[in-house]
Amino acid sequence: MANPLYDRLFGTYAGKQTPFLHLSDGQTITHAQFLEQAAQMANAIVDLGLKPGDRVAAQVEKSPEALALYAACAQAGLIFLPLNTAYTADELSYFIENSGAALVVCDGRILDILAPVADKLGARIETLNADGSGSLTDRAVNMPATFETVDREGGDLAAFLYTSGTTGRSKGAMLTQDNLLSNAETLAQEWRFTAEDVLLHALPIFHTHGLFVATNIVLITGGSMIFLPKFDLDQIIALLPRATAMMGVPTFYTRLLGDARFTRDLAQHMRLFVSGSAPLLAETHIQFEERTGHRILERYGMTETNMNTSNPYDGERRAGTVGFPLPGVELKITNPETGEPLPQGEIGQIEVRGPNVFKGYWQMPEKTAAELRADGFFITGDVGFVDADGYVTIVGRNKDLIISGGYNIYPKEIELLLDDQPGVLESAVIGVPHPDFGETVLGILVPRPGQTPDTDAIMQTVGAALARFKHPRKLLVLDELPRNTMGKVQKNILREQYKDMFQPR
Ligand code: MLC
Ligand code: AMP
Repeated sequence: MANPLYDRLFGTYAGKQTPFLHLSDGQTITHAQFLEQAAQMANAIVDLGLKPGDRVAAQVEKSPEALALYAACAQAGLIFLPLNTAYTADELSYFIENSGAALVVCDGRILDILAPVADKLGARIETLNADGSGSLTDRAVNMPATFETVDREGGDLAAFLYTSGTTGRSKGAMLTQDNLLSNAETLAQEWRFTAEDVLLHALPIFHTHGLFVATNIVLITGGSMIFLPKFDLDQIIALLPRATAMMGVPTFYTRLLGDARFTRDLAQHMRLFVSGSAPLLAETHIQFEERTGHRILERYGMTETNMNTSNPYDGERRAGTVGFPLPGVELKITNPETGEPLPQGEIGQIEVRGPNVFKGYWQMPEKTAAELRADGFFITGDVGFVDADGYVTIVGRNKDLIISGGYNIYPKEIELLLDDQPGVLESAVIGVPHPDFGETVLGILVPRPGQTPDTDAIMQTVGAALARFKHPRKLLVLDELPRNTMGKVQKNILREQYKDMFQPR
């Protein structure tokens, strides 16, 4: 027996004194040190009474210890559930309850708020702070630095990632060991990663991009990462000379291009720049090549499927496209009404099937059935076409979704809250272009007859309930919303009307 995820990503490097994490304070953590810490954490968690298959919900800042928690979960056969650090207590309560987490790991700053929630739900709670201290670390330091890896099979669950939905309720995407491993292997090969690579890692580690793409690729190839707490332009520019590759959302690249210190010389030695999670404007791709001589490699994926397509490493990286389906991934364009495949070149919904595709949404069989067909094809909600050369282009989405700086925001969740506010008859939340975040959130309110909603008070309520990145950048009050003859709100008209609201003049 074995544990494929742990063995391949981590176990191979046990005892190796090779560098794994380069930190901003100049310290380097080796594979051996990292794995010893992970083993201590696994011992500490098992000592708390957790059993294989239990969920560990973690809302913690990015740190080597936070990453060790991921490794510890893999080694102990636990399901890792990383959560965005921006989530509010309301949002967290839902995730903890819905997942049935047996252990909640949070920053000490919010222990007082979350402890009653965990208590009510019968979950253990431990702290892990941004500097690596906390009750979990305290328990771990006294534990043995080896841990007998728990047997798992490829089809066993390894992680839950919550993703919002068009109904406003978040769904836990269940990812298996094989989902994660197959993608890590494919991407490492396709993008030619080796143990010599040094990845500049400035993404959060609670999402697919930062954890399952960037980190897993480095893990599986035995390379190292410059592990930064967040994207900080000065740090990126200072550390780029020590890296061989970087991965980011388009905002990373537009911010770099907006800085005169980001020159051809600075990027000369780099092997690869990868972009994803949101559309990279063709003009950014072109500007980047003009500035640095590098063509950004754009790829396309999502929480439920990991990565689906990628531009080629060696062939032409075509601006405005997301490249070809990855080896092992089948992609088809279908008619949204009938589900029938469309002729090559026609625009339709994108469906994918492969070892990367998740197992379904946790305890939501109807939602799973609505998106994951019995034959294994997942209906992505993205709309696109495949050109004569096989390149996939995404032209839009048939899910009502806003992507701001790489974070997904489902308008329904915000609308439900706005509709409940005093003086509000109804609301519409739309995404409009934003020079830094790609898209940003605009909220439109329709007052109840004779009433005037207090937009400041409403923003305060939104602030307490929803993560910062979901807050409308502005709230407008309109007499009515445009509707079609069926009575459906025509968000496309609103998007067109307000498309220049945040554009530089
Ligand atoms: C931060 N803020 C955001 C935001 N990020 N608001 C909207 N959208 C975002 N993405 C808030 C901050 O809280 C702050 O609030 C204000 O906006 C300005 O912050 P900032 O300092 O400019 O932001 P910064 O911290 O620099 O973060 C921006 C960012 C970050 C783009 C670097 O959001 C980021 O790292 N995004 C990556 C997201 C990601 O990894 N997505 C992958 C999902 S996986 P205040 O209070 O100061 O006003 C996926 C699948 C796939 O999609 O294919 O990969
Ligand atoms: P998430 O649910 O956070 O995993 O986000 C997945 C969604 O991000 C996809 O369904 C796409 O809509 C979008 N996305 C990811 N990569 C790209 C890309 N390269 N171009 C356009 N959209 C993308």
